[in-house]
Amino acid sequence: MANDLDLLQEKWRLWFKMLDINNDGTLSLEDWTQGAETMIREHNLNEKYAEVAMASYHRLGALLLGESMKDNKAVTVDQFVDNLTSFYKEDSEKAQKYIFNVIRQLFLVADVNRDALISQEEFVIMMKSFGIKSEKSRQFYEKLPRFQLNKVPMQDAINWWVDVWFGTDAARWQTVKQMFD
Ligand SMILES: [Ca+2]
Ligand SMILES: [Ca+2]
Repeated sequence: MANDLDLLQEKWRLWFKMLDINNDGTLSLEDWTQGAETMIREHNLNEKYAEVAMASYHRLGALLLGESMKDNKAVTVDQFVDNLTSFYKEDSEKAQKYIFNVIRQLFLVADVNRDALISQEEFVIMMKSFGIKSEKSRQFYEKLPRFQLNKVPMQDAINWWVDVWFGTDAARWQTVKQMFD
């Protein structure tokens, strides 16, 4: 149990790094705005879709940070990991559900054409908005399980990612970690 929690905390620290889009050491509204701006630019979204993208990123922030986001408070890595740890200790199912909802929102962010599938291009652009190099995420996408015609069915992808951030599949974790190197 203690070891599990050590691994989870290691994961959550890396997750924080990914979510801290502007690399200022805290999570705040500015991160989601910057992420949305990258997506709008890379997909060349028109005004209507740009608004949807901005709202999606802000919704992601609200899910992640809850009350702190409402008060526009910046959250540090220790606060982020402490929050997840106390969720986890209180009720691990609840914590898992929280992570599921956050990841589902990430996929809503990524699925720009709203066909409930994440194409490689959509995946690569979403990861780029989180500072991951296109080459790395393209390679990584090809390792994702069960893709059909260059697309990943969304529900499978969400469950796969929930395990990345909340599960204990060591091989999967190693693959994901490589993407951040
Ligand atoms: Ca930040
Ligand atoms: Ca799509």
